[in-house]
Amino acid sequence: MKPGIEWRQPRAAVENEQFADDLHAALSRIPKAISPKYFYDEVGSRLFEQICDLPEYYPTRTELALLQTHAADMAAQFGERVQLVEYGAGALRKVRLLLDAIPRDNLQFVPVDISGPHLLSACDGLAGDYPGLAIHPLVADFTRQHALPACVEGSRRVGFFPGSSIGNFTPAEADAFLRLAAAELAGGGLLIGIDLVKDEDVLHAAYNDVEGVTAAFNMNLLDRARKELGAEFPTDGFQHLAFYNPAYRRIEMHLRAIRPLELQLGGEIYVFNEGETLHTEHSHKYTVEGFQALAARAGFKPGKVWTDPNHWFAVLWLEA
Ligand code: AVI
Repeated sequence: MKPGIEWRQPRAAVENEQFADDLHAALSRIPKAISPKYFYDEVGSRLFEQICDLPEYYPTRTELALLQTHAADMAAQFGERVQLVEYGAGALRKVRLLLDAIPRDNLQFVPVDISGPHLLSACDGLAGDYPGLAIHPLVADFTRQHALPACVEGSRRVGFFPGSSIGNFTPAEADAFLRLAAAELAGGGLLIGIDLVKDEDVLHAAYNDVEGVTAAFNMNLLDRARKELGAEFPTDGFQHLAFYNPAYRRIEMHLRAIRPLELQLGGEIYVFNEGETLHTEHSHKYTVEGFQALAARAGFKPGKVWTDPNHWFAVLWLEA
């Protein structure tokens, strides 16, 4: 690890046990459903990066274009001195556009991510490209209480949550996260990317790419269960399923049993009927006004909005 990067350990990291407990709970409920956070081991994080470059997956390139065009205007909302906290930091690709728009001396960067190895290698790359930048990676589940480093005197704390990742939360989880963020960002604000409601065909294509990368990303959850927890099930028994559910304005991803089958996990047997699914992810699509109302209920004051000509994606500034 490069000098200048301060390494902060997760507080409670018995990750396998948590995965096993959550998978047992997921397979016991009706309908079966698990948190999408289990997509993101090293393999899953790499597959997600490939998804971001797919021609069908418009959110990444649309948001990047918004950041490229408006970074200076976005950074102008932050104030002079900033502690920039990136929630779910991943590859640290988008934040570079913001970092370029803020004088380095006035900046402390705190990327927060649950995947330690991935975060640290991304920070190494960033430190090489941004010498002198104060980087304080924090390996943590940012949806739970976590301890951020103290802000430098006179700084505002600004959150950055790009990628429309908030769409993967249930409305209750989104509300809880926004409340937590509004509290820890008080006096600063949050810059957040959201995916907008749009034509269903565009959405369907984005989650059913022809190369099958999204399918591999979804199936990786089962690979993890086999490798990390010793789960046993027929490898050819499940298929990727993704569709738009207009009632909830969300894409749903599932792993569907193509025939009746059993999944064994830690001495328990879970039965899948033909066509039964394990719901692995929802990806909510918002309107700008709907999201601003959600944020206002959580304690934010809606500010500037940047969107693309198709109105497929938006980046919102929210004062905390
Ligand atoms: C991370 N998140 C915003 C992605 C999404 O679009 O909901 C995850 C994803 N799932 C399938 N493709 C991409």
